[in-house]
Amino acid sequence: MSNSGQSDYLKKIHHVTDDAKTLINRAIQKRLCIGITGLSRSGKSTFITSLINQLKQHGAKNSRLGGFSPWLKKRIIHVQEHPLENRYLPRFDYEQAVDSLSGSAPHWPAPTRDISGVLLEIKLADLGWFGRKTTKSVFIELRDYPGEWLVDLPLLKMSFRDWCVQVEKQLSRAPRNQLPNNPLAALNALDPFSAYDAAAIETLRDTYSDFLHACKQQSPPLTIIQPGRFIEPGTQAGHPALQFVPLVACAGHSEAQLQAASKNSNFKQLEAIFERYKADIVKPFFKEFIEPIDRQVVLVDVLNVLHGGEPYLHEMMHALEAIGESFEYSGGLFHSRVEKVLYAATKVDQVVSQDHDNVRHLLSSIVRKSLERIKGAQADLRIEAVAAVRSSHAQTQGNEEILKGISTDGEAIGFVNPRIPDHIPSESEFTAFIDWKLPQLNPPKSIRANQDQAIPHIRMDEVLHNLMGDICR
Ligand SMILES: Nc1nc2c(ncn2[C@@H]2O[C@H](COP(=O)(O)OP(=O)(O)O)[C@@H](O)[C@H]2O)c(=O)[nH]1
Ligand SMILES: [Mg+2]
Repeated sequence: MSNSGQSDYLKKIHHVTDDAKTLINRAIQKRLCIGITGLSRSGKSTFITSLINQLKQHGAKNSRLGGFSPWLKKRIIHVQEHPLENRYLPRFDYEQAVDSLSGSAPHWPAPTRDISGVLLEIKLADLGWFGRKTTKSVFIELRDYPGEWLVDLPLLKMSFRDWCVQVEKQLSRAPRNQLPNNPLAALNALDPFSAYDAAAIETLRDTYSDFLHACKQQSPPLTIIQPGRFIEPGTQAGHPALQFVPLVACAGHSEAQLQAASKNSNFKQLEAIFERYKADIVKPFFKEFIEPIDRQVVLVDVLNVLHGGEPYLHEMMHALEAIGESFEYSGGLFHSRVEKVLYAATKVDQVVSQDHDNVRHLLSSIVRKSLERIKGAQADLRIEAVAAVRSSHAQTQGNEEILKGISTDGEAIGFVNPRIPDHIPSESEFTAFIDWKLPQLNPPKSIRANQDQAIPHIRMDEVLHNLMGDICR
């Protein structure tokens, strides 16, 4: 839990609040910075929208937060948004997101491509000294950012040659070697020792980055996309430190041979840009954005990856390893102080309720295996399976549970799913999921989330309990 920077924070917030008494009270009040991440399309924007909505609409008739003790005890007085103290952090547009989910033609919030944040005050009824009724406020800053950026963490420990060798391996193996427009041959034609050719490199960079986009656009997407900023540049699109490519031909030369290349060689020039990428883009992100995070949510679209099959699951496990490592990092670059990580499988409304618990156990096995190489891990880990916006409802036919919802074409559909295993499936167990047509649902009609209704959800109350139950006591 963070106290650092609290006095600055208090000074600023002073202007937006009422009186000096509140200010004194704040000094003893609590503050948490919670990061929300996940690979793109894992459900971050929707999740944050629902989380804020569940808190704001705590008093709505359809509010269902039984797992969150302050709600059960009716201690929540109000929930209010405040301006972020960090003016450089764009604000998460809750109103727009909630408007898109509300109404007769609801749609999912527009995808966000950059970091954003929101600062919430939860005002709670409390018992003060001598049992007097008082109030206390808990301040929660939520930070939304692409998980792809965490996947760049391993680059910090790699030399340029190490990275080139790794990309060479990736491109020559399944599933990438079977994808159209694989850039391996084109990249291989670039000689590390020839004179640096800016024009040729620009063309190759486009080829490489188009391929990264294609990997990402597959369903399910490939998750090791390096450098992460090539496809999610945020505000750094066009930055000179993004103008490099992997020199895959380095794999045929030793580090010593490459270091003997002339100053103006492709190798030396690209190596310098790669080092700038690490120093100017990757490191500041970890230092300024990740370091202040106290607790972290990692969203995982487990069902979609199951549908992709074994190579996709393995790839995602590598990404989860890099993500997990980011929260346990302590070294010269930055110190992560994440004390708790909640891994949540998203969109669990796509399978029948009988399978929800298995989705949770499946994610547990995935996380357990992904993190097994991380030594000296400190953070407390939790696993959940949630739906931020429950978009299906169950109907029993005979002794089978069927899910009904609205497809993205606006048609009413009914579906069942293959049984979800509570463990990482074996090769043969995967077959059922590869043939499975995962339903792509629209949000349910007539959620009035922008007025006085809470968004229907699955286990978002458990999420609140895990993330902030203790400091709301
Ligand atoms: N059925 C269902 N689909 C969801 C849910 N949350 C997100 N989705 C789907 O996943 C897509 C990506 O979600 P989004 O929040 O934009 O992901 P982000 O890229 O991680 O911010 C949405 O457009 C929806 O199609 C959910 O709770 N239930
Ligand atoms: Mg988003």
